[in-house]
Amino acid sequence: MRTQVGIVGAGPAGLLLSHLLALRGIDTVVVEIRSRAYCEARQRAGVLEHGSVRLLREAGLADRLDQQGLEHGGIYLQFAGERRHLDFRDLTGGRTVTVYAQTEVVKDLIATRLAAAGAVHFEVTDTGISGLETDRPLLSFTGSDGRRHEIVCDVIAGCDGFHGICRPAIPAGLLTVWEREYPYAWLGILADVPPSTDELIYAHHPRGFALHSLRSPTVSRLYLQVAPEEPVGNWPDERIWDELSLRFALGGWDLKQGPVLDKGITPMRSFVAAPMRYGRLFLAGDAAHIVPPTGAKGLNLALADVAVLAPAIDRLLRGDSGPADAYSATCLDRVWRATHFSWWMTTMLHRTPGADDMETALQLSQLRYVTTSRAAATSLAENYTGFSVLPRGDGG
Ligand code: RFL
Ligand code: PHB
Repeated sequence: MRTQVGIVGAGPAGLLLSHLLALRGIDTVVVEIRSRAYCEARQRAGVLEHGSVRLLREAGLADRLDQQGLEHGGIYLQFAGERRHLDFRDLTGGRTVTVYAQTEVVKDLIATRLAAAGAVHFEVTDTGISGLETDRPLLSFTGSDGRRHEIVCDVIAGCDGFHGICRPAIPAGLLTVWEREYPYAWLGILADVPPSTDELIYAHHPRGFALHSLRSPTVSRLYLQVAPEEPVGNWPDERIWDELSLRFALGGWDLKQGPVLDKGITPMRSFVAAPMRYGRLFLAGDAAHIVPPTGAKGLNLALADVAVLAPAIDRLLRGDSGPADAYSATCLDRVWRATHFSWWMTTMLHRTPGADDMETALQLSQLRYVTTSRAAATSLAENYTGFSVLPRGDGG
């Protein structure tokens, strides 16, 4: 069998790449170890940058996003018993973010690929890639029917997330890796209750960080800083609501509670691997970099990578290797900006176990600064809404 681009992973990066390449008449095969239902239900990100929304719109993927996405013009930062609003529209000359769940982005992408008769194989096993140094790399996998497939490709895209097989396929010694693990994790819940706030609340609290996000006018998404490796069983629903109420407490304001629909714990890590390319293998999204979720950047970086990669592959297949050669450096600029921003938001807002009073005093000083200095607030706002301008979805 033969395709032009073999894509490992049907997350946002792999699916959007497949769609952007299809718009350019380039044939792809996507392979995914999980089921379609699992990919569509996996609770993750919720915030799309200004440029990500534009990219999805230009790629013809925004029908539901435009109907159901909730445009947000700011966030609240809560600390020392006060809740302060940052107005992104005012600070950035009109920029906003849109709350639209990753589950919905993935559903839209899968539906679009399947409607166009795109090849997406779910529930594959034993994915393998080889021949990456040649111009005919091989993607192999066992399909859900038990048959082994070998697909000769021009290019392979490693969009298989942090725990995938593509990054490890790059020979040892060729990648430089930067990594930091944080001494805390996030416990996230999805709750069947209308949000208690009009904008996201990021709360600094002596008991640890908390975030109030949302999914729709009737569904809330909330997070609590917890100890890393903490079993989710330690957190019955009542304990979660009690802790959230404590960390968000503010006179005259109440946190509405409701049935918990989903619950999970996420470790926090910063990770960058460079270069994002080896021969005919290109890495995109979480396969190449991870940010802690505090800055809401991971999904946006994944989309931005493939917006650069699709036109670069197009040119490569037509004999011009320039954009493909520049791919890694182009993406890493944005990746490092988001890596710094996510680290900065994370360390400003979380309580480090065993930290001294100095850490808290410095965090509070920084929080007061970003909520009172227009220059500092503008810096946060331009990073949160998306600092670098994305290339156009059509690669034009
Ligand atoms: P994904 O989504 O992990 O998809 C990779 C896919 O590859 C498959 N796979 C394989 N397939 C075939 N063969 C193999 N050997 C394979 N190995 C793996 C996997 O099953 C999977 O389907 O990576 P991608 O596409 O790069 O997308 C990245 C985003 O998912 C991620 O960065 C975001 O979810 C991060 N993130 C957030 N990002 C934001 O931009 N805004 C947010 O508000 C935000 N909040 C979050 C987040 C991530 C979170 N968690 C749970 C990690 C909140 C949370 C709690
Ligand atoms: C979410 O809605 O899941 C979300 C929002 C903002 C973040 C992280 C996650 O910083």
